[in-house]
Amino acid sequence: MSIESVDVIVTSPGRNFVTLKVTTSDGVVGWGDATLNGRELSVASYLSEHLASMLIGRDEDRIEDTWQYLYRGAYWRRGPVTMAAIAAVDMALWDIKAKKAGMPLYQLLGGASRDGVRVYAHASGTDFAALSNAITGYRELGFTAVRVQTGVPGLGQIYGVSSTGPGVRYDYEPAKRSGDRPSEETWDTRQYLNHMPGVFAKIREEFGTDLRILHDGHHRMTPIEAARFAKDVEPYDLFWLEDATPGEDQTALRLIRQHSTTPLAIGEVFNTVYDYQTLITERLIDYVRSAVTHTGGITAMKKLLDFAAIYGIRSGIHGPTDISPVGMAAALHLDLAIHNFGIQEYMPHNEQTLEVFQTSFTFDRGFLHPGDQPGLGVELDEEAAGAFEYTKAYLPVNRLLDGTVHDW
Ligand code: CS2
Ligand code: MG
Repeated sequence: MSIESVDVIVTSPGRNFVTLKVTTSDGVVGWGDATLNGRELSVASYLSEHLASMLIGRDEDRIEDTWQYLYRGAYWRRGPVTMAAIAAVDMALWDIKAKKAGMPLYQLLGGASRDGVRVYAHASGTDFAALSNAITGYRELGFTAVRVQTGVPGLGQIYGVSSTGPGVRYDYEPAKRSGDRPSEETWDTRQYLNHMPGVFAKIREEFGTDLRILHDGHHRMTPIEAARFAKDVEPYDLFWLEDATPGEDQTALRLIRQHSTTPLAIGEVFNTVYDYQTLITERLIDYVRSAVTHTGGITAMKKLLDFAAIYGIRSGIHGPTDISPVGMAAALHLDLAIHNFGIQEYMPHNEQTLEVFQTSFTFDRGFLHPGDQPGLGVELDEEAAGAFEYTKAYLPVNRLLDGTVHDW
């Protein structure tokens, strides 16, 4: 048997997704997520113009060899576009292999190491009342962990807080359909640093100590600002402080570690294990944040998480709405099987998305399970997908109050 056809499907049910469809000579179909928020067509083109022809005729069972063929065979290595394209091929081949074996993918990864996958929701609000309302709503749904993001007095629209207002299930979509250039937001770290510790204190006062609280710094602090923040929030026992500083400066986390025991998570913008090498070998992080979709797929992600396990570091796989249900399912199969599982991000997709992607993962009182369908357990309805035309969207650009471009 061999790969007979490779198709790239771009669809936009409320937000843009790129999906790869691989079909074998026996008619078995595998799906892969290739979505890179704000740069979707770059990956679609990399797949359709450069990789598709390389795959036709290859033995679909040779997943490791195909991964190496696409990674080393490109000569130009790493980067978000290349690794998202390779990830989509890899996911599709694992989907096919598990379908041919008649079992859910997690069984091929060593079987279940737990009964369910603890997930965290995104709770946010422009002020504390709205934030409290969102946390209450998620707790009523059974979530035991929430990521907390909130407005900062004096600042306008900022990362992680929906402009459509709070709600337990609202579609916070960071990429804006803003025509031919990104929208812009403003930021001031000093106001943020002065505001946030009091927010966590009020959350602990209102919701007690059991609730797992996560927070995303979203790349915006300098090393010393992040060290101050991590130290200031230590009394509130965060599950993790994410992206405290821009991740590419790996040694910056040495300074945070000197000042605080607040657990650190980083890596959603990384795309290979090499981005983590210092962070993992020096134990500068506690959780690996990559998405399967952005890090070369299941083959690469399993190796990365096994490497991290040696150093006592756990998974915290990225799972926003700009990871498609296919990418989410791939994460859940890994989450269920690996030993060093930490937590899984879960932003429920909107109804339109779920018209296009038929999923079989289930949510029950704060935990997800990938389901026991053969393969990844997600199928794409191509007719439904065709009804949602691609519309260019950009992630915002962030500026400091004086106009300096800053990390968004
Ligand atoms: C965020 C992401 O979920 C998170 O931790 O950092 O939602 C991120 O903003 C988006 O993936 C960007 O497309
Ligand atoms: Mg993040």
